[in-house]
Formats: sequence, C-alpha cells, structure tokens
Amino acid sequence: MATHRPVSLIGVPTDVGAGHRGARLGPEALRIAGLPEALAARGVAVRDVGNLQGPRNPWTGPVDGYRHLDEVVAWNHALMEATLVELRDGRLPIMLGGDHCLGIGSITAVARWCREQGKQLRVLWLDAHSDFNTSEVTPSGNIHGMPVACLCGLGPEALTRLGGDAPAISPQQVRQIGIRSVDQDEKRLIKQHQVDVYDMRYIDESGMKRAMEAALEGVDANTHLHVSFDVDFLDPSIAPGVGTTVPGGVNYREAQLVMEMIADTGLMGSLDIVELNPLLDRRNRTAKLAVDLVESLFGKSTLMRD
Ligand code: EXY
Ligand code: MN
Ligand code: MN
Ligand code: MN
Repeated sequence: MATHRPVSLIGVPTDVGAGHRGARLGPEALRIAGLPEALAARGVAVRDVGNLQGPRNPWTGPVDGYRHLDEVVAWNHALMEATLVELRDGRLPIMLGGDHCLGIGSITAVARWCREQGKQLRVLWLDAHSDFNTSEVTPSGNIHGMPVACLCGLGPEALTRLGGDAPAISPQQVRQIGIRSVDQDEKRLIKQHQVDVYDMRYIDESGMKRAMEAALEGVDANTHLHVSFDVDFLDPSIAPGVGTTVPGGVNYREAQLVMEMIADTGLMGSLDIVELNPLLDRRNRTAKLAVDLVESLFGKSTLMRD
C-alpha cells in the first residue's frame, strides 16, 4: 500500500453560498458515513480538527447580485487560515463541506502555500456546473455558483483578494470535468477566459479515460493537485443528496476511474468534498458513496493493483 501524507479533516458547516439549506450538515454526514475510519484503513494518519465556526445563514435575498456576501467572506477567511495551518504542518487537508463557496477559501490557501513552496498548482474541478458566474450575470446571486470566477479575479474584492493583492489562480490552472449545466452568460465568460472544460459531451464521445488524461496533461513531480469534488458531479440516480442535481451525470464506474487516475499520479495535496445535503438524501447514501470514492482517491483500487 502506498504511503500517504497525514490528513486533516476540516469541517466547514456552511450553506450560506447555496440556494438550499442543509449542506451545513454535510461534515457530520461524512463522518457518520465512516470517512475517518476508511482513511485509517488505508494506512492514512487522520486528524479531525472539528468544525470551523462562522456566521449563521440569514436566508435573505441578493444585494447587488450577491446573497450573503459578508457571511461568505467570513466563512472563507476562517477556512483559508485553517487550511494554511494544516498545509504548513505538512498535512493534506480535506474540507468537509459545506457548499462550494468554500472552494474560494481552500484554494486561496493552497495557491498561497504552493507559491511559498515553489510548486505548480493544478485544480481539478469535478462538478455538474462551471461555477464561473459573476454578480452581473448570476441568475440566483448564490455565491456557490461563482467560486472559480472569484479565484480567477472576477468578483468582489473581499473574495478575489482574500489571500493577498492578486487573484489566487489563473484560469489556465483549472480543469473542469463532468460539466453539464452552464448559464448562457457564464458560457461566454468560460470561453473568454479559456477555462479547460471536459463536459459530459466530451466524456460521452471520448470517454472518461481520455478526459482525465487530458486534464492531467503536463503535471509533474512538482505539481500540487487540488481536487474540488462537488457531489453533483455524479449522476443523481446514484447521488441524490444534493440540492443542485442535474441529470446525465458521471456514473459509478466513471467516477471510480477519475479517482483511481488521480490516485495513480500520487500528486493530490488537498481535497474539497462539497454540496452534500443530507436532508435531501436517502439513508446517507450519497455520503457513503463519497467515502467510497475518497477511498479510491487514496489508492483503494477495485482491481488487483494494491
Ligand atoms: N449556475 C447556477 C447559479 O449560479 O445559480 C447554479 C449554480 C449551482 C452551483 C453548484 C454548486 O455547483
Ligand atoms: Mn487574516
Ligand atoms: Mn460546484
Ligand atoms: Mn455543482
């Protein structure tokens, strides 16, 4: 069995960025589904730092194109600080979300740490959505539809400058996989900023293996892979516990292959698990599936390759 860096679990019980409430219960659902034990069984040393604290969800409407901006900033500031502490301690942080706005804080910290270490950062964004909206074009004001844009410098200063005086990443560092729901103006932004997208049509036509090979092209021993895993990436028939289901998603075997191919690189340095909403789930099924897939991310192959 490969040896892994010790892991820190950081609970981020927020749904202030989402259009449904309930993702705040995601961290407990993942723990109860056995995530710490599953990692330990892979030979990974696990520290659970517990849940971060942040403002409650005020459940109000958009103001200037953003819902709950102050709350989103507070949660992400706390997460950025917590993530940096774990990275600097030589640990692999796993963010237990929480809605996908938390990718702003986690990836801002990861980008900062990579700069400190002189490492290249590649972000694998596994999602049904591109999450590249801005306040001008968002149909909802929900900030979980905006984290990639914010990380690339498009958004309110409080989020685009969370980690310093420049955007955390450039669009060229991002690879999006599983995409099948992009708003009209968001599409224009994605094209304008040349984000590399492997959408479901690409996967249908060329297969997941080819999509992952392309998404991993150019990584080397000096690359830090950050995996941002939105559970709506998966087809709703296998992952119903999420507020933003989109039909026609990634099936079980395709998802396993994604995780196995990431594990094979040995380069994953941080992971978000987001958008799990246990209130919409059946018997914690989606959390259990997420745990199963994380096992594969940590090298548990379904074939005889251990
Ligand atoms: N594109 C839609 C919006 O911006 O409101 C839906 C976004 C859902 C985002 C989910 C978490 O990936
Ligand atoms: Mn600070
Ligand atoms: Mn997302
Ligand atoms: Mn999504």
